[in-house]
Amino acid sequence: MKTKDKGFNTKLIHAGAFEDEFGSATVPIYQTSTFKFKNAQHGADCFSGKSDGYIYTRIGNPTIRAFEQNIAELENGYDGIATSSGMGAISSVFFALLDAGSHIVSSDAVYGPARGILEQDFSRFNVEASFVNTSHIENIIKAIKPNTKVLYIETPANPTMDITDIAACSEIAKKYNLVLVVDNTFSSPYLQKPLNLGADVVLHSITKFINGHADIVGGVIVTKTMELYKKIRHCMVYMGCNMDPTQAFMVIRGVKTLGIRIERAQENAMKVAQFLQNHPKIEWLRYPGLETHPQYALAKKQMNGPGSMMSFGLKGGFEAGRKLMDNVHLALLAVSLGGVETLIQHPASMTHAAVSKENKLKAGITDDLVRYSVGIEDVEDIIEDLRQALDKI
Ligand code: LCS
Repeated sequence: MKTKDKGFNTKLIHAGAFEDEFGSATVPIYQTSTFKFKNAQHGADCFSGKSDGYIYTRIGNPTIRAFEQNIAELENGYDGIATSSGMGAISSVFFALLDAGSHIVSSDAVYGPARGILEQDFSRFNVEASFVNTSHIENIIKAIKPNTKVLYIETPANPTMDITDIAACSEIAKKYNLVLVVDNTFSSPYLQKPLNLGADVVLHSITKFINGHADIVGGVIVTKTMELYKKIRHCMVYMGCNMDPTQAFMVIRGVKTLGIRIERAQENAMKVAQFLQNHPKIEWLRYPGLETHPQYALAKKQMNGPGSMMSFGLKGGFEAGRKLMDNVHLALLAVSLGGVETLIQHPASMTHAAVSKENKLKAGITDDLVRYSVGIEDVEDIIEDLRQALDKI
Protein backbone atom coordinates (compact mmCIF):
# COMPACT_ATOMS: atom_id res chain seq x y z
CA MET A 1 0.00 0.00 0.00
CA LYS A 2 1.25 3.49 -0.83
CA THR A 3 1.40 5.33 2.51
CA LYS A 4 3.63 8.35 1.77
CA ASP A 5 0.73 10.79 2.21
CA LYS A 6 -0.88 8.91 5.13
CA GLY A 7 -0.73 9.57 8.87
CA PHE A 8 2.01 8.13 11.08
CA ASN A 9 -0.12 5.45 12.76
CA THR A 10 -1.27 4.24 9.34
CA LYS A 11 2.35 4.07 8.23
CA LEU A 12 3.29 2.03 11.31
CA ILE A 13 0.91 -0.67 10.15
CA HIS A 14 1.03 -0.44 6.36
CA ALA A 15 4.29 1.21 5.22
CA GLY A 16 6.60 -1.00 3.16
CA ALA A 17 6.19 -2.77 -0.13
CA PHE A 18 5.74 -6.35 1.05
CA GLU A 19 3.42 -8.54 -1.03
CA ASP A 20 3.46 -12.31 -1.44
CA GLU A 21 1.77 -14.69 -3.85
CA PHE A 22 -0.70 -15.91 -1.18
CA GLY A 23 -1.87 -12.44 -0.16
CA SER A 24 -0.60 -12.96 3.38
CA ALA A 25 -1.95 -10.23 5.71
CA THR A 26 1.24 -10.22 7.76
CA VAL A 27 4.83 -10.65 6.68
CA PRO A 28 5.84 -14.33 6.96
CA ILE A 29 9.13 -15.43 8.48
CA TYR A 30 11.40 -16.45 5.61
CA GLN A 31 13.53 -18.60 7.87
CA THR A 32 16.14 -19.54 5.32
CA SER A 33 19.83 -18.90 5.10
CA THR A 34 19.99 -19.05 1.31
CA PHE A 35 17.81 -18.66 -1.81
CA LYS A 36 17.61 -20.85 -4.94
CA PHE A 37 18.60 -19.26 -8.24
CA LYS A 38 16.52 -20.06 -11.33
CA ASN A 39 19.70 -20.94 -13.26
CA ALA A 40 23.40 -20.11 -13.33
CA GLN A 41 22.83 -16.86 -15.22
CA HIS A 42 20.25 -15.72 -12.66
CA GLY A 43 22.76 -16.43 -9.86
CA ALA A 44 25.43 -14.41 -11.64
CA ASP A 45 22.92 -11.59 -12.29
CA CYS A 46 21.92 -11.46 -8.61
CA PHE A 47 25.56 -11.10 -7.63
CA SER A 48 26.37 -8.48 -10.28
CA GLY A 49 23.27 -6.46 -9.38
CA LYS A 50 21.56 -6.94 -12.78
CA SER A 51 18.78 -8.81 -10.97
CA ASP A 52 17.57 -7.83 -7.50
CA GLY A 53 16.70 -11.39 -6.38
CA TYR A 54 17.62 -12.57 -2.89
CA ILE A 55 20.93 -14.40 -2.49
CA TYR A 56 21.78 -15.11 1.14
CA THR A 57 20.18 -13.88 4.37
CA ARG A 58 23.22 -11.95 5.63
CA ILE A 59 22.92 -9.87 2.46
CA GLY A 60 19.13 -9.63 2.36
CA ASN A 61 15.90 -11.48 3.16
CA PRO A 62 12.22 -10.64 2.44
CA THR A 63 11.16 -10.51 6.12
CA ILE A 64 14.08 -8.26 7.04
CA ARG A 65 13.50 -6.14 3.93
CA ALA A 66 9.86 -5.56 4.93
CA PHE A 67 11.01 -4.08 8.24
CA GLU A 68 13.71 -1.97 6.56
CA GLN A 69 11.22 -0.46 4.13
CA ASN A 70 8.74 0.22 6.91
CA ILE A 71 11.23 2.03 9.15
CA ALA A 72 12.72 4.00 6.23
CA GLU A 73 9.30 5.51 5.64
CA LEU A 74 8.71 6.15 9.35
CA GLU A 75 11.99 8.05 9.58
CA ASN A 76 11.41 9.73 6.21
CA GLY A 77 14.73 8.48 4.83
CA TYR A 78 16.15 6.97 1.65
CA ASP A 79 16.31 3.38 2.95
CA GLY A 80 16.84 1.25 6.05
CA ILE A 81 19.47 -1.27 7.14
CA ALA A 82 18.38 -3.71 9.86
CA THR A 83 21.05 -5.01 12.23
CA SER A 84 21.47 -7.71 14.86
CA SER A 85 21.49 -5.14 17.68
CA GLY A 86 21.71 -1.42 18.36
CA MET A 87 25.47 -1.85 18.81
CA GLY A 88 25.50 -3.60 15.42
CA ALA A 89 23.96 -0.45 13.95
CA ILE A 90 26.43 1.84 15.76
CA SER A 91 29.51 -0.20 14.83
CA SER A 92 28.40 -0.51 11.17
CA VAL A 93 27.99 3.27 10.97
CA PHE A 94 31.33 3.98 12.67
CA PHE A 95 33.09 1.38 10.52
CA ALA A 96 31.64 2.90 7.36
CA LEU A 97 32.30 6.55 8.19
CA LEU A 98 35.58 6.62 10.13
CA ASP A 99 38.97 6.17 8.41
CA ALA A 100 42.29 5.67 10.16
CA GLY A 101 43.49 9.09 11.28
CA SER A 102 40.02 10.61 11.32
CA HIS A 103 38.19 12.16 14.27
CA ILE A 104 34.66 11.98 15.62
CA VAL A 105 32.90 14.40 17.96
CA SER A 106 30.33 12.65 20.15
CA SER A 107 27.90 13.56 22.91
CA ASP A 108 29.59 12.71 26.22
CA ALA A 109 26.43 11.09 27.59
CA VAL A 110 25.73 8.25 25.17
CA TYR A 111 25.00 4.58 25.75
CA GLY A 112 28.17 3.27 27.52
CA PRO A 113 29.37 0.77 24.88
CA ALA A 114 28.85 3.34 22.06
CA ARG A 115 31.49 5.42 23.83
CA GLY A 116 33.48 2.33 24.80
CA ILE A 117 33.91 1.08 21.23
CA LEU A 118 35.41 4.43 20.20
CA GLU A 119 37.66 4.74 23.25
CA GLN A 120 38.80 1.14 23.48
CA ASP A 121 38.58 -0.23 19.93
CA PHE A 122 38.46 2.39 17.17
CA SER A 123 41.37 4.07 18.97
CA ARG A 124 43.43 0.97 18.00
CA PHE A 125 42.98 2.05 14.38
CA ASN A 126 44.11 5.58 15.12
CA VAL A 127 40.60 7.02 15.14
CA GLU A 128 40.36 9.93 17.57
CA ALA A 129 37.22 10.75 19.52
CA SER A 130 36.21 13.82 21.53
CA PHE A 131 33.28 13.58 23.95
CA VAL A 132 31.60 16.85 24.79
CA ASN A 133 28.33 18.06 26.22
CA THR A 134 26.56 18.59 22.89
CA SER A 135 23.64 20.37 24.60
CA HIS A 136 25.93 23.41 24.39
CA ILE A 137 26.55 23.90 20.69
CA GLU A 138 29.73 25.93 21.26
CA ASN A 139 31.36 22.78 22.77
CA ILE A 140 30.92 21.01 19.43
CA ILE A 141 32.47 23.84 17.44
CA LYS A 142 35.44 23.97 19.83
CA ALA A 143 36.01 20.21 19.47
CA ILE A 144 36.04 20.12 15.65
CA LYS A 145 39.47 19.49 14.09
CA PRO A 146 40.65 19.42 10.46
CA ASN A 147 40.29 15.60 10.47
CA THR A 148 36.76 15.53 12.00
CA LYS A 149 34.45 13.42 9.85
CA VAL A 150 31.44 12.59 12.01
CA LEU A 151 29.25 14.34 14.56
CA TYR A 152 27.49 11.69 16.65
CA ILE A 153 24.71 12.71 19.01
CA GLU A 154 22.24 10.91 21.19
CA THR A 155 19.18 12.95 22.15
CA PRO A 156 17.67 12.63 24.69
CA ALA A 157 20.91 11.15 25.98
CA ASN A 158 21.21 7.94 27.92
CA PRO A 159 20.97 8.32 30.90
CA THR A 160 21.25 12.05 31.64
CA MET A 161 18.25 13.05 29.49
CA ASP A 162 20.36 15.92 28.08
CA ILE A 163 18.87 17.21 24.84
CA THR A 164 20.88 18.34 21.82
CA ASP A 165 19.58 20.71 19.14
CA ILE A 166 19.52 18.53 16.00
CA ALA A 167 18.83 21.42 13.58
CA ALA A 168 21.73 23.44 15.04
CA CYS A 169 24.01 20.38 14.75
CA SER A 170 22.95 20.02 11.13
CA GLU A 171 24.06 23.61 10.41
CA ILE A 172 27.47 22.84 11.94
CA ALA A 173 27.74 19.55 10.08
CA LYS A 174 27.07 21.32 6.76
CA LYS A 175 29.55 24.08 7.52
CA TYR A 176 32.38 21.69 8.48
CA ASN A 177 31.48 18.91 6.06
CA LEU A 178 30.66 16.33 8.74
CA VAL A 179 28.19 13.46 8.63
CA LEU A 180 25.59 14.05 11.35
CA VAL A 181 24.50 10.77 12.96
CA VAL A 182 21.66 10.76 15.52
CA ASP A 183 20.84 7.90 17.89
CA ASN A 184 17.05 8.26 18.08
CA THR A 185 16.49 5.30 20.44
CA PHE A 186 15.04 7.35 23.32
CA SER A 187 12.40 9.05 21.15
CA SER A 188 11.61 6.73 18.26
CA PRO A 189 10.31 8.32 15.03
CA TYR A 190 6.94 8.78 16.72
CA LEU A 191 8.39 11.59 18.83
CA GLN A 192 11.34 12.84 16.79
CA LYS A 193 12.45 12.69 13.15
CA PRO A 194 16.13 13.62 12.98
CA LEU A 195 16.35 13.38 9.16
CA ASN A 196 13.62 16.03 8.87
CA LEU A 197 15.75 18.23 11.14
CA GLY A 198 18.82 17.88 8.90
CA ALA A 199 20.59 14.73 10.15
CA ASP A 200 22.28 12.45 7.57
CA VAL A 201 21.93 9.14 9.41
CA VAL A 202 19.53 8.04 12.15
CA LEU A 203 19.92 4.82 14.10
CA HIS A 204 18.13 2.88 16.79
CA SER A 205 18.39 0.10 19.23
CA ILE A 206 15.03 -1.40 18.22
CA THR A 207 15.36 -3.51 21.36
CA LYS A 208 13.70 -0.50 23.01
CA PHE A 209 10.63 1.47 21.90
CA ILE A 210 10.39 0.26 18.30
CA ASN A 211 9.94 -3.39 19.20
CA GLY A 212 8.65 -2.43 22.62
CA HIS A 213 8.10 -5.80 24.26
CA ALA A 214 11.48 -6.67 25.81
CA ASP A 215 11.65 -9.92 23.83
CA ILE A 216 14.30 -9.29 21.16
CA VAL A 217 17.54 -7.36 20.65
CA GLY A 218 17.95 -5.56 17.33
CA GLY A 219 18.99 -2.38 15.58
CA VAL A 220 18.36 -0.32 12.49
CA ILE A 221 19.95 2.49 10.49
CA VAL A 222 18.14 4.86 8.12
CA THR A 223 20.08 7.18 5.82
CA LYS A 224 19.11 10.34 4.02
CA THR A 225 21.00 9.49 0.81
CA MET A 226 21.65 6.50 -1.43
CA GLU A 227 25.39 7.07 -1.15
CA LEU A 228 25.39 6.72 2.66
CA TYR A 229 23.00 3.77 2.42
CA LYS A 230 25.33 1.84 0.10
CA LYS A 231 28.43 2.61 2.15
CA ILE A 232 26.88 1.57 5.46
CA ARG A 233 25.07 -1.48 4.07
CA HIS A 234 28.34 -2.73 2.62
CA CYS A 235 29.99 -2.54 6.06
CA MET A 236 27.01 -4.15 7.82
CA VAL A 237 27.01 -7.07 5.37
CA TYR A 238 30.79 -7.56 5.53
CA MET A 239 30.86 -7.32 9.34
CA GLY A 240 27.90 -9.69 9.47
CA CYS A 241 25.75 -7.82 11.93
CA ASN A 242 22.54 -8.51 10.00
CA MET A 243 19.14 -8.95 11.60
CA ASP A 244 17.66 -12.45 11.65
CA PRO A 245 14.29 -13.16 9.91
CA THR A 246 12.59 -14.08 13.21
CA GLN A 247 13.84 -10.87 14.82
CA ALA A 248 12.45 -8.96 11.83
CA PHE A 249 9.07 -10.70 12.19
CA MET A 250 8.93 -9.78 15.88
CA VAL A 251 9.79 -6.13 15.30
CA ILE A 252 7.31 -5.81 12.42
CA ARG A 253 4.67 -6.95 14.90
CA GLY A 254 5.98 -4.70 17.69
CA VAL A 255 6.27 -1.50 15.68
CA LYS A 256 2.60 -1.52 14.68
CA THR A 257 1.60 -0.40 18.19
CA LEU A 258 4.41 2.14 18.65
CA GLY A 259 2.03 5.10 18.61
CA ILE A 260 -0.45 3.83 21.18
CA ARG A 261 2.31 2.43 23.40
CA ILE A 262 4.21 5.73 23.43
CA GLU A 263 1.07 7.79 24.03
CA ARG A 264 0.16 5.68 27.04
CA ALA A 265 3.70 5.45 28.45
CA GLN A 266 4.18 9.18 28.03
CA GLU A 267 0.91 9.99 29.77
CA ASN A 268 1.99 7.73 32.65
CA ALA A 269 5.48 9.27 32.69
CA MET A 270 4.11 12.79 33.13
CA LYS A 271 2.12 11.68 36.18
CA VAL A 272 5.10 9.76 37.60
CA ALA A 273 7.37 12.79 37.06
CA GLN A 274 4.90 15.07 38.84
CA PHE A 275 4.70 12.63 41.75
CA LEU A 276 8.51 12.35 42.03
CA GLN A 277 9.08 16.06 41.65
CA ASN A 278 6.93 16.79 44.67
CA HIS A 279 8.28 13.95 46.80
CA PRO A 280 10.40 15.11 49.78
CA LYS A 281 13.01 12.35 49.29
CA ILE A 282 13.83 13.36 45.69
CA GLU A 283 16.87 15.61 45.29
CA TRP A 284 16.61 16.21 41.54
CA LEU A 285 14.63 14.93 38.57
CA ARG A 286 15.21 15.25 34.82
CA TYR A 287 12.19 14.69 32.58
CA PRO A 288 11.85 16.66 29.32
CA GLY A 289 8.12 17.20 29.94
CA LEU A 290 8.73 19.35 33.04
CA GLU A 291 9.76 22.98 32.91
CA THR A 292 12.54 22.16 35.36
CA HIS A 293 14.38 20.25 32.58
CA PRO A 294 17.25 22.51 31.43
CA GLN A 295 16.30 22.09 27.75
CA TYR A 296 12.51 22.04 28.19
CA ALA A 297 11.98 24.61 25.41
CA LEU A 298 14.22 22.73 22.97
CA ALA A 299 12.47 19.45 23.77
CA LYS A 300 9.16 21.11 22.99
CA LYS A 301 10.54 22.46 19.72
CA GLN A 302 12.14 19.32 18.28
CA MET A 303 10.10 16.50 19.83
CA ASN A 304 6.41 15.70 19.47
CA GLY A 305 6.30 14.80 23.16
CA PRO A 306 8.67 14.25 26.10
CA GLY A 307 8.57 10.44 26.04
CA SER A 308 8.66 8.09 28.99
CA MET A 309 12.29 8.07 30.15
CA MET A 310 13.53 10.00 33.17
CA SER A 311 16.43 10.10 35.58
CA PHE A 312 16.55 11.27 39.18
CA GLY A 313 18.65 11.36 42.33
CA LEU A 314 17.53 10.83 45.89
CA LYS A 315 18.45 13.01 48.87
CA GLY A 316 20.22 10.05 50.43
CA GLY A 317 22.46 9.62 47.32
CA PHE A 318 23.47 6.22 45.99
CA GLU A 319 22.59 4.28 49.16
CA ALA A 320 19.03 5.63 49.04
CA GLY A 321 18.86 4.82 45.32
CA ARG A 322 19.99 1.25 46.02
CA LYS A 323 17.26 0.92 48.65
CA LEU A 324 14.68 2.18 46.20
CA MET A 325 15.80 -0.33 43.54
CA ASP A 326 15.72 -3.15 46.09
CA ASN A 327 12.21 -2.27 47.26
CA VAL A 328 10.22 -1.73 44.08
CA HIS A 329 8.03 -4.71 43.18
CA LEU A 330 6.20 -3.68 40.03
CA ALA A 331 9.13 -2.00 38.26
CA LEU A 332 11.65 -4.60 37.12
CA LEU A 333 15.21 -3.98 38.27
CA ALA A 334 16.68 -4.49 34.82
CA VAL A 335 18.61 -2.70 32.09
CA SER A 336 17.07 -1.86 28.71
CA LEU A 337 14.13 0.51 28.34
CA GLY A 338 11.19 1.50 26.19
CA GLY A 339 9.11 -1.64 26.69
CA VAL A 340 5.59 -2.08 27.96
CA GLU A 341 6.92 -2.89 31.43
CA THR A 342 8.32 -0.29 33.84
CA LEU A 343 12.07 -0.71 34.46
CA ILE A 344 14.52 0.80 36.93
CA GLN A 345 18.33 0.61 36.86
CA HIS A 346 21.55 2.23 38.06
CA PRO A 347 23.62 3.45 35.06
CA ALA A 348 26.89 4.11 36.95
CA SER A 349 27.23 0.43 37.90
CA MET A 350 25.21 -1.13 35.06
CA THR A 351 24.67 0.29 31.53
CA HIS A 352 27.55 2.78 31.80
CA ALA A 353 29.97 0.62 33.78
CA ALA A 354 32.27 0.57 30.70
CA VAL A 355 32.89 4.34 31.01
CA SER A 356 35.63 5.46 33.43
CA LYS A 357 34.49 7.08 36.68
CA GLU A 358 36.08 10.38 35.67
CA ASN A 359 34.37 10.42 32.26
CA LYS A 360 31.05 9.41 33.80
CA LEU A 361 31.21 12.36 36.18
CA LYS A 362 32.22 14.75 33.38
CA ALA A 363 29.20 13.53 31.39
CA GLY A 364 26.85 14.03 34.34
CA ILE A 365 26.40 10.31 35.08
CA THR A 366 26.64 10.75 38.82
CA ASP A 367 26.61 7.86 41.26
CA ASP A 368 23.20 8.88 42.61
CA LEU A 369 21.53 8.78 39.16
CA VAL A 370 18.66 6.30 38.91
CA ARG A 371 17.14 5.72 35.46
CA TYR A 372 13.46 4.97 35.16
CA SER A 373 11.61 3.76 32.05
CA VAL A 374 7.87 4.14 32.48
CA GLY A 375 5.72 1.37 31.04
CA ILE A 376 2.06 1.13 30.10
CA GLU A 377 0.74 -0.45 33.31
CA ASP A 378 -1.98 1.40 35.27
CA VAL A 379 -0.28 4.57 36.45
CA GLU A 380 -1.80 4.31 39.95
CA ASP A 381 0.06 1.01 40.38
CA ILE A 382 3.35 2.46 39.11
CA ILE A 383 3.11 5.42 41.49
CA GLU A 384 2.06 3.24 44.43
CA ASP A 385 5.06 1.01 43.80
CA LEU A 386 7.38 4.03 43.97
CA ARG A 387 5.57 5.48 46.99
CA GLN A 388 5.91 2.34 49.10
CA ALA A 389 9.60 1.93 48.13
CA LEU A 390 10.36 5.59 48.93
CA ASP A 391 8.61 5.19 52.30
CA LYS A 392 11.17 2.49 53.19
CA ILE A 393 14.12 4.85 52.73
N1 LCS B 1 21.70 3.29 21.79
C1 LCS B 1 21.06 3.56 22.93
C2 LCS B 1 20.57 4.93 23.21
C3 LCS B 1 20.87 2.54 23.86
O1 LCS B 1 20.23 2.84 24.99
C4 LCS B 1 21.37 1.24 23.58
C5 LCS B 1 21.20 0.12 24.54
C6 LCS B 1 22.03 1.01 22.38
C7 LCS B 1 22.17 2.06 21.50
C8 LCS B 1 22.58 -0.34 22.02
O2 LCS B 1 21.55 -1.16 21.66
P1 LCS B 1 21.54 -2.78 21.79
O3 LCS B 1 22.76 -3.26 21.12
O4 LCS B 1 21.55 -3.08 23.24
O5 LCS B 1 20.30 -3.16 21.09
N2 LCS B 1 20.86 0.54 25.81
C9 LCS B 1 20.69 -0.21 26.85
C10 LCS B 1 20.35 0.31 28.10
O6 LCS B 1 20.26 1.50 28.39
N3 LCS B 1 20.17 -0.68 28.92
O7 LCS B 1 20.44 -1.89 28.34
C11 LCS B 1 20.80 -1.67 26.97
